[in-house]
Amino acid sequence: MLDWLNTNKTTRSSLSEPIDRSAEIRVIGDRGSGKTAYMASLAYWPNANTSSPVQTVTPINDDANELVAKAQIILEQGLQLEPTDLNASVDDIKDYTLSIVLKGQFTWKTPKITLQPQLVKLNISCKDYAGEFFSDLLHKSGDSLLADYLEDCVRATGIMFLIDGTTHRKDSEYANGLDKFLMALDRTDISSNQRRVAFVMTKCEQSELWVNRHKPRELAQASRFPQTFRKLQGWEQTGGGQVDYFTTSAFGMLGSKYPEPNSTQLKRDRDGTTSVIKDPKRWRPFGLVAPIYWLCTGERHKELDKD
Ligand SMILES: Nc1nc2c(ncn2[C@@H]2O[C@H](COP(=O)(O)OP(=O)(O)OP(=O)(O)O)[C@@H](O)[C@H]2O)c(=O)[nH]1
Ligand SMILES: [Mg+2]
Repeated sequence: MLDWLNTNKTTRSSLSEPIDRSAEIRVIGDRGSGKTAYMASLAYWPNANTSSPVQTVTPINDDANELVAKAQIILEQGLQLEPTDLNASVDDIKDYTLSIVLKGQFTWKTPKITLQPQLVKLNISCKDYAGEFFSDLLHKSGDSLLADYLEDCVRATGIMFLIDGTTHRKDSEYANGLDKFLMALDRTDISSNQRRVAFVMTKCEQSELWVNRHKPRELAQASRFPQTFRKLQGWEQTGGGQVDYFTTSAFGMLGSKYPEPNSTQLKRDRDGTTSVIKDPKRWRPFGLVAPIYWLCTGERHKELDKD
């Protein structure tokens, strides 16, 4: 039986078409929350783990290829990324198109029950905003560029809200910024059951976050961002859309028995943590694809959550 399964695996997977899921995503978050590092690490996908559910991450457009180069030239040399500039117009914002293929999972297909390793392909187009956009949300109103930015976000089906996990002192500011943002989302005609907001805490290789990385909802609700959590829950309960919670690190850990953060801290204050990668040769991010899978499908992927 096992032999039969193994020999049929390849033929069946090559016969069956991958399931295609797509999403148009906007990545928002405060200055320095790790948006560009997140995107660059995802596009580059360094030191892939053979046991990861992710088979490949492929940059599709020129912007995504430039991002891979940035990961190589800057992050992999142990250097710091420059802050992203606020663009003169929405059309100038980098739009990264990536294709992520997940390895086949065995699924039962009825009425004919067959075991089929089905590949899943996630096609995403993801815009990386400058964090200035988020602070403008808090402090400006009636600005036409901000209005254009908001309108562009509103067109997306998935919003990835990145928050530096070490900035819990800014919880109330985030909650206020979200207020305006969620109100803008509510004004649109995209049906609310299609709209998803992923709340993603970054820099979770930091030890106080790392220990709770498998309980992202509790981490946000109970210890880190209770006001922001309540705002998002309120929005979900009044039918705004779906919200879920994730932890990630663009840099990852070193070692497995006694893991330590693969980051060297340059600065840490109320505004968060700035760091560089400690050992670029062993650079392996975690938790990058789980929120994207959820944004594309509305379901959590158990294996990606463990990643
Ligand atoms: N420790 C740690 N630091 C990170 C991680 N991701 C990003 N950083 C650091 O956080 C700082 C800001 O990262 P960026 O990716 O430039 O942040 P951003 O959200 O794009 O910032 P803006 O473009 O200014 O809006 C840099 O010092 C990064 O090295 C991470 O996973 N762990
Ligand atoms: Mg940036």
